[in-house]
Amino acid sequence: MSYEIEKFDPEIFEAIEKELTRQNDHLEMIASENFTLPAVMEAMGSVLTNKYAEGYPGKRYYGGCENADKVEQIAIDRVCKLFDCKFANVQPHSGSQANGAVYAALLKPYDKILGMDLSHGGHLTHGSKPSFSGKNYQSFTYGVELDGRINYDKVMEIAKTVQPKIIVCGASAYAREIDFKKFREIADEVGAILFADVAHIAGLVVAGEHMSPFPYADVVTTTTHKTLAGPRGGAIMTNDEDIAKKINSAIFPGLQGGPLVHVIAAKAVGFKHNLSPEWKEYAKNVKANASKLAEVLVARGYDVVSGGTDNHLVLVSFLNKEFSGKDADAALGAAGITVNKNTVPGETRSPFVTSGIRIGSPALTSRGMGVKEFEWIANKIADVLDNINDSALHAKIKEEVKELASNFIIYDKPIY
Ligand code: DSN
Repeated sequence: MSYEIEKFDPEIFEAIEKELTRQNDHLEMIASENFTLPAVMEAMGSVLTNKYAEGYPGKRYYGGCENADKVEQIAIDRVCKLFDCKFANVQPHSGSQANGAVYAALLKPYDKILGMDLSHGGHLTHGSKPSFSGKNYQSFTYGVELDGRINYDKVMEIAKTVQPKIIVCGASAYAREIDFKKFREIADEVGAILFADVAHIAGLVVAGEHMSPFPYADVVTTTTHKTLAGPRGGAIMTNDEDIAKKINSAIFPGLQGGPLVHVIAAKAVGFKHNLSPEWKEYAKNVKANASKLAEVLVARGYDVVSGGTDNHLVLVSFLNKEFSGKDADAALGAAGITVNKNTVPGETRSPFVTSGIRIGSPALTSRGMGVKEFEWIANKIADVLDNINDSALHAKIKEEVKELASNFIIYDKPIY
């Protein structure tokens, strides 16, 4: 098969081909990554990329939007069905844009945000100081205890002191179920809006494998590419018509211009995948695989934060080790296993070094790997960590990893 891009731009084509090889040969265990369907990629590469469609279905600022209208309405209807909610905006270009729109819609500059501390597993856009969310608003944080869990009584105390306008719940590195009902009680106690960012757990939520943020949250955001395994992008959902109107204005014309109609089409295809009967099976497997990973790492003597996992990720702490998260990330990378360094509760090292790693199961589960493979992988991870400076062993494991990966090839060509 030959591609236009191969002739027109061989430099870029070569990088794309090499990325295909990397994705096939390595074990992708970054908790926020996944492998999307070829059908999703086909929608992203379609002629819809040529269309301007500012506005919303039936209310556009440009002509010729009849197909864009159809695509966007299908995406909206499907995501509302998935989350069992009334209103959705599928235009956010990313999760950060979605979160920015929530604040722009519901807050005034310098209003108070209460979100989870970045170093405890929160996200930059939950009020972190280097992010717009920590610059344009007064931001305050809650965190986890040394056992790696949120203490909801403490969050209540902080909320009573801070009196935030909005409480953000949801995390990027938290292995335990988030209790949205408890967050609702806290929000009600202080008269705050409850905003749930379910980007990491959305694929589990829509399968009934994690508590839903509805009916508790006033507004919910997600990305579409993490556990949902769709195209890279964001979405915002609510049951409140007034909030929905404000969100729509905040996205366009507030923050964004023309929607990415090709990506919205790809989101619709992804949502169809999430609505299929096999999705529930996938979500169950994601959890079972992450649990096996945690179980083996604990048995091999590693300090798994909170002792295990309720979702798709495992956080491992090296606070009691000589080596750092950065060292572990590099050693595992040399063995063909891709993870990311991550801060852990009680962190003593800098965010660039860290004392932990975050390991996720969604991508390899999409490749068809099950608990048998995860048990093998977890043992290889422990072998690497037990021998952090043994580069010959890392190279040997890399070959074994390649062998395993070759039995679970997900894409047979670089472009769909
Ligand atoms: N970068 C994502 C993650 O890795 O969790 C969050 O946006």
